[in-house]
Amino acid sequence: MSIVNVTPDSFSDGSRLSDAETAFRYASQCLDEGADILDIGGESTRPFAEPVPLEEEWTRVGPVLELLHERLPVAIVSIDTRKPEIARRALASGARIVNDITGCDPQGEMPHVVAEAGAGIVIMHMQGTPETMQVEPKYQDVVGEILDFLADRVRAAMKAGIPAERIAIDPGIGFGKTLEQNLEILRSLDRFRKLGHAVLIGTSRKRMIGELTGRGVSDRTSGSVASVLFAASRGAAVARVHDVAATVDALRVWHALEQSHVG
Ligand code: HH2
Repeated sequence: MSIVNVTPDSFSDGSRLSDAETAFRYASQCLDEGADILDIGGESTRPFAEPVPLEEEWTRVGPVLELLHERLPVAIVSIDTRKPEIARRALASGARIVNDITGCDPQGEMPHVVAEAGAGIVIMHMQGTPETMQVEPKYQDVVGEILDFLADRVRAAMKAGIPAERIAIDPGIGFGKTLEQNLEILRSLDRFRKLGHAVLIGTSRKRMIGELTGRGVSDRTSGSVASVLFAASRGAAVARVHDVAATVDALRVWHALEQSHVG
């Protein structure tokens, strides 16, 4: 899953694309490099980011979705949004998946919007909100609590009419988690996989990679790729990444070796 940020303030330079044509060109390049899904986002969710008003978010993502639908209708597009109305409009404009960092809250409209459109959903865990989440994340049992949260939200999504095979789960790396907690989650991915849904992982260029390597945001490709290979080896099905070519190459080599090992 390739990150296509149409935001003026996302944390990672490479995918900070504000103009629809530029975003479209970047998205088609990602497909050429081997991405299977384009994740279009119009609101940065980096720690301490300010929320974006609905119409402003739509002004950012709407034109990109239209260009993709017009020129690359076979591309699988997901919309990275926490707003049901943005999801509704995006699904009507050709997106097929909603990537909801607020976990498809059953108190809100999101489960119904996704169910009615027959779309897929990524249910992510976050402690707090992007404005507050990194202040002092606290858990008794980080993996157990996230598993319980995801299992509850999956149940609610299915009750709203989203079929099991259209639901992916994501522990939300960096969303209200310390470095140690992120590492514990990644080491426990097999427990997430046992919930029976595709597991998505977003480590790309995040602070945890910076903390482990001492590198700045634009220099975290190798560290990010290493984390994707580890996650894939523990059963993650989807990786949300900035560096598509490097990740796809690494996954192809890893996959060939895995197969020869099994065979
Ligand atoms: N991380 C970010 C945004 N959306 N969605 C999922 N499912 N999982 C993630 O880990 C995830 C996500 C981080 O967002 P942002 O700060 O906007 O930066 P970028 O989009 O450049 O990664």
